[in-house]
Amino acid sequence: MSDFHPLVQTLATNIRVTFSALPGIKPLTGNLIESMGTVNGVVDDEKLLIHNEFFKCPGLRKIHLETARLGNLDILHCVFFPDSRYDLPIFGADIVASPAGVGAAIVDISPVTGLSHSITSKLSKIKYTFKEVRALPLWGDEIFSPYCKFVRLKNKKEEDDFASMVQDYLDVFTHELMENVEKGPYQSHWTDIMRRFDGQLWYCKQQRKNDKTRGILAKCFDEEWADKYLNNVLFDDPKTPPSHGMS
Ligand code: BLA
Repeated sequence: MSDFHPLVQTLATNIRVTFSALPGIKPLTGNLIESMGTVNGVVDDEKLLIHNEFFKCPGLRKIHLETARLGNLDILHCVFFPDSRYDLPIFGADIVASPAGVGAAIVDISPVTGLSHSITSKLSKIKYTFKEVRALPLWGDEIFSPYCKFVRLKNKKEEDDFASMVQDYLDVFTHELMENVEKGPYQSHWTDIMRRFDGQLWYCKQQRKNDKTRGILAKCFDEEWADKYLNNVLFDDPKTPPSHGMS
């Protein structure tokens, strides 16, 4: 199989370098997750491959990086889901590239209850311009932050800029993560933890409404598999946070 689109490769490498450096990072285990490490299909000459990596670390319940080739699309999907005991948002990125170019490139630090001042002040200083800004679908409008970037990339310069911007967002996110992890998991009142937990349920529920993701998965596999994959692998609901030791 030929290599993934260069932007998918660059971002996958950068994201791996970033999460590898997180303190206490370890593989996320579980039957489903292990069985979903690599999904290989043999539909017309190796054009169906999904490669998944799952980790967790203090502060994050699930770090998911997926690189996939589905037909003529190269896809990168990445989400860092927080442990609701910490006051942290969600990092997410999605790239959809075809031989014609990168048709969709999305990155965001999405709130589960709101974004801290330290995050918004840093994100508001990150400035890149892209020629074609795309409109978010309604389900997305309801979960993404005002700093969400959704664009089509027109040339190599825009691809490089997008890769730099994803790194900037990741740096903002990991900085916030480190600060919260240093303070420890028991900083919040139980009701705040539950509000953040609900915020994450809402994020996952909205993301599962993405019919473009469902459509391409259903085309390559089938409807039932697509639903299972969206509900259990990409955007599974978080487990109720442990109440032990909380005020
Ligand atoms: C769009 N996602 C898409 C599209 C496809 C996929 C084919 C349409 C591209 C286009 O309109 O040009 C496909 N994305 C996938 C598949 C996977 C995937 C198959 O991740 C995984 C197997 N989606 C996410 C995350 C975000 C996200 C984490 O998974 C954002 C943080 C956003 N993808 C997202 C949005 C769109 C999209 C907002 C546009 C949807 C629309 O225009 O209706």
